Amino acid sequence: MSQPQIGIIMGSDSDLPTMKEAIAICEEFQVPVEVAIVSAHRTPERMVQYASQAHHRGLKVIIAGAGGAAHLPGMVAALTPLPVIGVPVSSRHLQGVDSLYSIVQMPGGIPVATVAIGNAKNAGLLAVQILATHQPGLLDLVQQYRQSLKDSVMEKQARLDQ
Ligand code: RP5
Repeated sequence: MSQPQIGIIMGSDSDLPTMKEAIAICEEFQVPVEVAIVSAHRTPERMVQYASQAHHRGLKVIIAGAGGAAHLPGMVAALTPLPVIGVPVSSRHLQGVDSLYSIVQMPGGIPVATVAIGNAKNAGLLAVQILATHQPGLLDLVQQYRQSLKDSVMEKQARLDQ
């Protein structure tokens, strides 16, 4: 199996239905990924180990999804020099607004690139685009993907025009 370039982590297996969208994007672009459940509060030692070793293991980007008091992306960002993309997972009581604020409101110095609530698809795309800055073949695939978005709009327009 190829060396994973993107690490997709989440605080709980209950985040997996959301995070599957990021996994699907990486598969679509044929970027090797690893997927792990890493909880900041239930498995803090595992989180430290994962985040501090990620760049040594060859990962280039980490996508971290969490819900509620979603400290995982920020804690991981504090422990790794790699770019971290945070996915606020929708929560039971506050529908992910708590997750969003927890992830997006990082103080200056330790950034987490935060996508919209539940939008793991965009996290996957952003991770692929970061890798593509140094991989011309992947950059071509990103361009093709963008073209497919344009084509789908124009197909819808053509159907409206009939
Ligand atoms: C967070 O708490 C997880 O990221 C998850 O979104 C949320 C709820 O976890 P479970 O109670 O479903 O395990 O740590």
